[in-house]
Amino acid sequence: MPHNPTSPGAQMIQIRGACPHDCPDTCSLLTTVENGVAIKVQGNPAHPHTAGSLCTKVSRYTERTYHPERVLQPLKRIGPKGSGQFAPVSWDAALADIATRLQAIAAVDPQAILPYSYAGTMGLVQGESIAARFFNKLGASLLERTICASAGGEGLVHTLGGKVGMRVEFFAESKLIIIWGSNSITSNLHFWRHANEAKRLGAKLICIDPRKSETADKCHEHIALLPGTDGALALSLMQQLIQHDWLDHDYLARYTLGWGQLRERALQWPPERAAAVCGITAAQIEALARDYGAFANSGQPAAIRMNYGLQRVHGGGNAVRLIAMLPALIGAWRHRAGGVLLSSSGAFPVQKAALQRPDLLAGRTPRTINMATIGDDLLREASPEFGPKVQALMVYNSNPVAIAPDSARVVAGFAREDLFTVVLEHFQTDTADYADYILPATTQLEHWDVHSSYGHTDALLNRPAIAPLGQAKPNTQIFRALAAHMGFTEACFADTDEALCRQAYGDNVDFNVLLDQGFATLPMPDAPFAQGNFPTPSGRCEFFSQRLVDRGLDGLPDHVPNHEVPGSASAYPLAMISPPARNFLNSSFVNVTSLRATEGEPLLEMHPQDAAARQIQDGSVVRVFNARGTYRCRVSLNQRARPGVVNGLGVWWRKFGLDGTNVNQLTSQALTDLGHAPTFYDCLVEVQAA
Ligand SMILES: Nc1nc2c(c(=O)[nH]1)N[C@H]1C(S)=C(S)[C@@H](COP(=O)(O)OP(=O)(O)OC[C@H]3O[C@@H](n4cnc5c(=O)[nH]c(N)nc54)[C@H](O)[C@@H]3O)O[C@H]1N2
Ligand SMILES: Nc1nc2c(c(=O)[nH]1)N[C@H]1C(S)=C(S)[C@@H](COP(=O)(O)OP(=O)(O)OC[C@H]3O[C@@H](n4cnc5c(=O)[nH]c(N)nc54)[C@H](O)[C@@H]3O)O[C@H]1N2
Ligand SMILES: [Mo]
Repeated sequence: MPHNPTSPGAQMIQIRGACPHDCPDTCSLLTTVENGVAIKVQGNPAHPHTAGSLCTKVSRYTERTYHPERVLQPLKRIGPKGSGQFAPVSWDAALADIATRLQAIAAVDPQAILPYSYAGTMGLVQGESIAARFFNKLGASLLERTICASAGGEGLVHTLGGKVGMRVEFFAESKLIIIWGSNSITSNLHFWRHANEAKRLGAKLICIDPRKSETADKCHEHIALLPGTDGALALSLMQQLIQHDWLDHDYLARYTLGWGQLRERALQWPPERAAAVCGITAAQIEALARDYGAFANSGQPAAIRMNYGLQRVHGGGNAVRLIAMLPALIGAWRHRAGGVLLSSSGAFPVQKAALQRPDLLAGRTPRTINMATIGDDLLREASPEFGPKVQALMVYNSNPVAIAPDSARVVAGFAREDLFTVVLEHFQTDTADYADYILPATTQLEHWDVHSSYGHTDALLNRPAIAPLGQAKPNTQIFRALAAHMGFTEACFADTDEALCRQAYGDNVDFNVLLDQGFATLPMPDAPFAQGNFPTPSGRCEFFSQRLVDRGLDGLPDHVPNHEVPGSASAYPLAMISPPARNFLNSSFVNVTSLRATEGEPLLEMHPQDAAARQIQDGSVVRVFNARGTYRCRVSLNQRARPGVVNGLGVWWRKFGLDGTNVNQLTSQALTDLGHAPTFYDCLVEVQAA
């Protein structure tokens, strides 16, 4: 293939790709290949958002790809369920047996088959293309993909009208940046570059996070509120903006809906009330309002970078709604460096139906299972409400045994002897341990794909840099081959990966631009909501949402307290959050030796005051527990934890934990107010010296 405009030597080539990982940055990659071997993965300097730099994890991509423990041939279980004992088997034998098993189940009710996938790769092709076609044709249960972002996503959709917001590059021109529920240095490094530039130009940076994160360290101020209290803080900010008349009345009148009603609700939240809920001082709220409100009068741009950390609690959807409303109160949207950004993914014109072919359902409407409650749902018996018991599970692009909440239930489900489980993976993860078959999948260096992003607005193309290792195949090819074994004859099962790459955006993005430079910038206005034009039904920023009322919900946002309110249960007096460790990406990279060496071992951060009350020594092993389970790990006493809140950094593979468990042994399957999402950071525990 003539991929290679920059070849310095005969056998040395550079291939343009895209980082597949679940991260807002979606970097453009340059892979150096020597004699068919990838020797280096770098950030593409020609891509403005990547600017030639990668995070530590992905710059180690070759270590992951050539890892000695890569699964490179199909494996069949030979020991008891969950024992992790497998023997090699041929592709043909594996696929024939899987097809026979699935056909037998489908003959009774195909809804007893469940796909389980998330964003192990964010690729539109290796994600839900042939796989979705396969399950649609089969009539399998549908999966509601809620594990990460659906509470915040729904919050945005019901306020701004979509997953849209400021363009990330303009944060560099902001004069005030509130980093709200985001550890940007860990999980959104290429945004942090812009925030840092703004800081250099004199901007003030404020971080709102229960944890004193690496990002909080670098901001001018840090507000360490209790988890799940952001809605109360936002309402009180509004109360202050109203009381001091730091409002853009013209913007409110022209471009918002429901201001009168929101105003009444916000006035119920004087700083003293919110301070008691948030576990901070009224003075902190007043100061924050002064900073934010001052911009209304001075015309200086104020920006908010929200991220998904704040919506993993009961009231996550409402909290995101409230925060997304703030820019409209002060008219911050008038400036291209003002407004809010949580996700940009709604800007991408993805041809989802062309990729996924819902027409293959042929009029059937299979039941939907929420991936966040997989623990309960695998253990549910058949019933008229639920439908058939889940009898087969096909897992790809995900590691549910490690990442889904309430692991004891998840593990009990996966351990069912009568459940037939197929896992498409790079590695023998905690989930693969419970498989009947493990099928070896290619990595991003070995396959084609096309990407969107949730942190910028460039589409990207990923070309394969090397041939598939061993017998590994792309997800698409595995589902194509399985479709053939099942006797599915529709022509769409024969589409090649390159054809799928073209279908992903159809005519909406010039594929030649993707082929030529590896990325294509979407046409976007600089300041999308300077004159309203919100993609809501009313065209306004919807403080009041008729669509929520139509669903039987409150049309106005409110503070929705946690399921497990800090201080409400004497047996479990501490709140636990479990944000990611910097050198892992969810549970990916935990098995990369150099990165695991940097992280050391699973840790619980605890404030020295909470430790002293429990006679816990720094560096000792502790028992963290609640009614759902117990997890042992080492404790680190430091100021990253605020009093009353412990931070169990995630997401470790269970098998690397002291007792073969991880932090999700403690988290619950309760869902959020909007979006049916999990509530990982809404979790009470107690900690004891072990
Ligand atoms: N290095 C690295 N990067 C990643 C990931 C990773 O695992 N590692 N994961 C990727 C994925 S899948 C996602 S979704 C994003 C996640 O990245 P973010 O959206 O930034 O979300 P989190 O890392 O979950 O949490 C961010 C911060 O929110 C704080 N937080 C927790 N609870 C609350 C709360 O109630 N209120 C407020 N205000 N803050 C709270 C946490 O302490 C944390 O510092 O990052 C992506 N990038
Ligand atoms: N306690 C706690 N739990 C959490 C979180 C938290 O902050 N705290 N974060 C939550 C969030 S935000 C998210 S998004 C989820 C993430 O959960 P998951 O989406 O399951 O993400 P990963 O844990 O990274 O696992 C992805 C798996 O996909 C595999 N994979 C990658 N590429 C491919 C491919 O091309 N083909 C195949 N077949 N496999 C591939 C990888 O090897 C990896 O094992 O976890 C959630 N769980
Ligand atoms: Mo996520």
